[in-house]
Amino acid sequence: MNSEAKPRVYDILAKAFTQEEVRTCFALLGDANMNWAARLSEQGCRMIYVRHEHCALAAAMAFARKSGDVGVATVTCGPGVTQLITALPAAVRAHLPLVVFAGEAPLKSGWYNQEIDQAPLITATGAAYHRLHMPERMPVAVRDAFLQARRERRPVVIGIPFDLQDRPWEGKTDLPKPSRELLPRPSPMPPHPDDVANAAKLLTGTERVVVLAGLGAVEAKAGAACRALAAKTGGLLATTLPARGLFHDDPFCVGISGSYTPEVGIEYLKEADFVVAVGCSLAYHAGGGGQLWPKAKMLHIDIDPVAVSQGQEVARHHLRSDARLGVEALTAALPARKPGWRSDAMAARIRDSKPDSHAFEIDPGLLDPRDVVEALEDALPQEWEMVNSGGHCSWFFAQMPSRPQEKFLTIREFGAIGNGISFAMGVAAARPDRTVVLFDGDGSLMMHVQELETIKRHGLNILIVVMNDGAYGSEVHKLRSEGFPDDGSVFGYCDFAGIARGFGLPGKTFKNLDDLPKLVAEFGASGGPAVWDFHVSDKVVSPTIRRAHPAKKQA
Ligand SMILES: Cc1ncc(C[n+]2csc(CCOP(=O)(O)OP(=O)(O)O)c2C)c(N)n1
Ligand SMILES: [Mg+2]
Repeated sequence: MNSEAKPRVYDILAKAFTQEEVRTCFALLGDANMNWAARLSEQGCRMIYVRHEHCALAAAMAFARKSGDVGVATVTCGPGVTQLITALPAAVRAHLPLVVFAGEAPLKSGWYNQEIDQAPLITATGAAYHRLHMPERMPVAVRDAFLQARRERRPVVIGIPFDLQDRPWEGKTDLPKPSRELLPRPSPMPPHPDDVANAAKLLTGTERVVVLAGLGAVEAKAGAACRALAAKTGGLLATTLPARGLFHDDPFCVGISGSYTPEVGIEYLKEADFVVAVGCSLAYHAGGGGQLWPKAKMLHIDIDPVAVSQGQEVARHHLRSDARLGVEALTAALPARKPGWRSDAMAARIRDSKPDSHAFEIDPGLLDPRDVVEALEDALPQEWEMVNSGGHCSWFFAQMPSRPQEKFLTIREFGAIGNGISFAMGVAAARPDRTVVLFDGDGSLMMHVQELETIKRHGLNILIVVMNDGAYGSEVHKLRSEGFPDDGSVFGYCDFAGIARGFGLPGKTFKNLDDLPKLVAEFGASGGPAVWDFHVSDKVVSPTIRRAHPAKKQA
């Protein structure tokens, strides 16, 4: 900025974001945000210029989850804002703190091509929307948006007409105190002793305990406490899908609980007589819709324990507390007991069983997705960051038991495909020193394949692994099980290696797994990005689909 010139409102707005310590912003420019974005960039913020607004927001979501900070994105008014509507509900439901700088149509004109009432669109998703129409208050309003995003852990979209952004700044030169300085910082909430005593009484006499941990347990650093509780009760450990890997090296962890439970987990969870759910929202899928542990009583340890979640009665017993403090107090209150359910044989079964042992016939020239995942599990370095996208293939990709939670990210709320590439960009931005591996489906990658260009241009160190079944697997298997034609869900094996090369990235097609270890080592040495396309059979059906959609007997 020319220091002689009088600052404009966008200058001050950029400073307000810088003062909030925004160092990364995912952006797609237009008339209503470009001057502000240019100033933010000048002030040292790393701008990642994506090719679709949805991807700016989705990348900011993964950035927020990985960094533990507020994710920031910016879009222009009108069509820039309407592109956000698929990502926002997921961000709301995943409790991600985000601030979106959105332009608004100019106020001075009687008509503007891109004008649309943005507030109801945004608030319909559950995100907050603030119109900033008073220039002198804007720095405070920006600060308050960050405060709200942090406190409520949800996206806040601020809409600023671009003619107001362009005005000379007439307000104070001092910026308000940043949100970090104002944020209440309560200590972790201890449990009430009566609740601990009740919970301990409930656990007395139980024989088959499962300690199930979610992201709340991860955040509260309750992993060791959960292991100790499981050990003292002679019970097993499990996690939700997002928290997978929290107990990756514990011999009594049966893996993910929910739709992605491996074979051995299904068998043991069915026998549970008591589930201690720690720091999880008890989402519908985490308990397999109530099918996974039919005999178990449920104790929910959480700062906000629930009885009913996502339409189901989930827990009769509650301990309101920080996850770690609650589990520690409960463990301390329990008398010592016999090993319970645990045995060496059980540990050996957990260690040696395949996630899914069902036999399928694989056509020549195609791979079994389960073999692909097993080979990747063996070959990929432990320190690489993993991103699991969605679709049918994500069942297989979730079965990598050696990978720890802190190297894993999935955001599945709202169930949209097409987010993997953006989430990988967000992780790469939050962990610039790491290699990121994205596990995606062909349909999902195709939905925002344009971001290969962003990845190339920004030199993001991402290895994209495509489980290419030439189809929308989820739909194919359901249609076939119902006896419907599978048209509309089978597309054939498009050439992702060729597509990658078109964007200037190296691409490779895998029809066998022989060279995988060598190629992983070469990739590790040279760095990313790259696209690896694994051609897999569309005949391998995940256990979840097999259970929910058993093949109908054809007449
Ligand atoms: C935005 C959006 N559109 C459509 C769907 C429905 N849907 C769920 S899974 C899926 C197929 C995904 O295909 P792919 O990424 O190839 O993974 P696969 O299921 O084949 O493993 C579709 C279309 C969705 N979940 N989200
Ligand atoms: Mg597919």
